[in-house]
Amino acid sequence: MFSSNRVVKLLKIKYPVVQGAMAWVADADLAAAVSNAGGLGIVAAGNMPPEMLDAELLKVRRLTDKPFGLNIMLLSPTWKDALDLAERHGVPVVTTGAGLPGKVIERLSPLGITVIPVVASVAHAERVEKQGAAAVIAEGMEAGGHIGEITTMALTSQVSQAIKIPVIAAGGVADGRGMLAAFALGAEAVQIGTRFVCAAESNVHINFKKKIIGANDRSTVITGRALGHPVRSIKNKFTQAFTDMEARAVPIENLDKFGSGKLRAAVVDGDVENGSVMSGQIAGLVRAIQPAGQIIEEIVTEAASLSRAIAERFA
Ligand code: TUI
Repeated sequence: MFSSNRVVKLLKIKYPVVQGAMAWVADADLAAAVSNAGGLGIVAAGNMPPEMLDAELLKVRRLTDKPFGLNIMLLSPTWKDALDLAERHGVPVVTTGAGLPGKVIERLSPLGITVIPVVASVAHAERVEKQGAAAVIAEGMEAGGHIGEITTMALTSQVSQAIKIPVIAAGGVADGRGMLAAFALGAEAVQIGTRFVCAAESNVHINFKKKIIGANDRSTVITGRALGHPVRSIKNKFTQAFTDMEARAVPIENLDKFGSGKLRAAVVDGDVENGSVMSGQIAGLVRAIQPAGQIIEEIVTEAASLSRAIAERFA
């Protein structure tokens, strides 16, 4: 299975499934569980202080001998520290998000580190391909957290046609149907976030997992457009207050201040009413807490059997 899949070969993994890089969620425990199960686990640097990220990178090496990745969030004030740590630890794969990764590619590619940027448009995908990216993650606006404007369906198809390097689709994928659909659009792997938030090995507060499991297709909302950084999360007191402030055109500094620390409050402290419960639109499909290995096996098996069933529909 997947023996000619370019993403599987590039990343030296068993299944073309990449774990989303959720800040405060994607730690060494989750990343190692996904990598040990044959996917690509990712440690999210997020806004972590460098000492903490250093410890997570040591830990992930202790917990798995399989390839893993580090995500560098380019909006973070500490992204350059994360870049130094990627180099020092010789992490096999670096993904980037929320910005233009030219400097990351320039510095890490010559060291043999596979750099895979998240892109939210065709122009951005073409640019990083020229800069030397090994693959791209085309992330549609169904995804949770910080998002672009194009849907996964429209983005994956157009990015796949525009570039030669492999495309990993993200946003709205949580099961085998989603994986197969992404492959039909030209992707060779999927990145899955929301479902892995509810993995047994994920250390998020139980309240956060329950909020996702209790969600349906209409549970998320986008806030932060006024800040130029739209974010998708589950509707609650926090998103209501934020939306009200945006409607009243409250100054950007006040909005920034109000939003600060809210993701940590939800993930770490379990304050899922006053914190930011970032989640994708596919939350409605996530129904249980399951081990990462079981999640991956289920998705891949379902996609494979569905692909045979669909081929028959065309016969
Ligand atoms: O980065 C993400 N998702 C995130 S980051 C995050 S932490 C955060 N918290 C509060 C406010 C903002 C961030 C939570 N979720 N996904 C990757 C991603 N990258 N999505 C969209 C993009 C993107 C958008 C535009 C990447 C590049 C890009 O370039 C265009 C430009 O003009 O910068």
